[in-house]
Amino acid sequence: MTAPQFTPRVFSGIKPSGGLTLGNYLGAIKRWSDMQDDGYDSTIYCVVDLHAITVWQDPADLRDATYEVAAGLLASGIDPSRSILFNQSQVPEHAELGWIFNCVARVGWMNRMTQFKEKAGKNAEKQSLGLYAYPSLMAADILLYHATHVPVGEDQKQHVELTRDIAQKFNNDYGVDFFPLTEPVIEGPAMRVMNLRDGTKKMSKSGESDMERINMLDDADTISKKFKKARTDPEPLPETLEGLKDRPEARNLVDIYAALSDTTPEAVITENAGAGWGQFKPALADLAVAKLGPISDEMRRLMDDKAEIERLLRTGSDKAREIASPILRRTYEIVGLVR
Ligand code: AQP
Repeated sequence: MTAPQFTPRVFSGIKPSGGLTLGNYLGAIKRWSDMQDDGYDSTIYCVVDLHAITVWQDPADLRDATYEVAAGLLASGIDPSRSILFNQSQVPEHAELGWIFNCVARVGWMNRMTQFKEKAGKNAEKQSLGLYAYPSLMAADILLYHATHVPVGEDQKQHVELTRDIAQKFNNDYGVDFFPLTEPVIEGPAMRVMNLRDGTKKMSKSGESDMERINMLDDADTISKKFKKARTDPEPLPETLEGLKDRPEARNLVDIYAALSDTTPEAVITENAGAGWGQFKPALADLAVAKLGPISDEMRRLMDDKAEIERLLRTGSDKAREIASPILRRTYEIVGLVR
């Protein structure tokens, strides 16, 4: 458990490595907004641009994606007067603490990270060193604020566990109780939204085909078309959730429906038992359009005023540095770096 001296504080981040997906929204952003009302001392949300460049990003696309992701967070209810919202590269303390943690984390720990293996595939030798070291920078993102809670999708659980290992090793090595043991917050029916064309792979911004994901900026027709063409099996929806056990695509659509309507997969099954896809898919598409439509309209409006997004990110960065600077300074003292 996290030691009691740490103030309950939330941190989470998202990469501007493409447009936002329904997976990002349900697995992370929707809950980030809700957590503003949950009594935490602060909620800190970061557009992690330094993580995005661990794989090649065209500079113009990276800039556009940074505005889009920031607009997506604002449009989803992240309120800059209640949360700290900024982009990572404007707070250099992230990279500085990341280096210290590169010297704490062990190569063996990095070798066990499944996300690197999935992303690198058979080409590990050709990947950037940054992609390999990414989890250590992620630990720095979190621990730079002494964050105690990190809301993430299921895919990031292993990285938050590594963050705890790094905090523990740092505290043990230096004989301090300086970094908290952060808890991942992974709750809700859609913590791993799957690819619409293959229910065994997760939905990703950077997946090969646009048909495999719902983008936050997709219009109503596109959303309907994508759900209509989503891969399923010929069976109707079963009477109980158990009946979806070996039907990953069907389970995914039920989970998405549950998350969008703030209910449980069990309730969705009870209501739709026996329904065929010709009935369920249009209902799901209508629900998604009703929930995402107002957010994407607001995103477009915000993205028209880039200067305002820049101003908000700069103000957020200043606030973030007020917390981060003293924690980094103390880290340097503990490590024995002369200032
Ligand atoms: N499919 C998903 N289901 C549930 N949660 C998801 N998240 C991402 N995909 C899903 C959550 O969104 C937050 C931000 O993720 P990220 O953008 O920093 O990195 P990622 O997990 O690598 O996301 P992508 O979309 O797959 O990006 P690319 O394709 O660029 O690597 C995290 O909390 C994540 O769990």
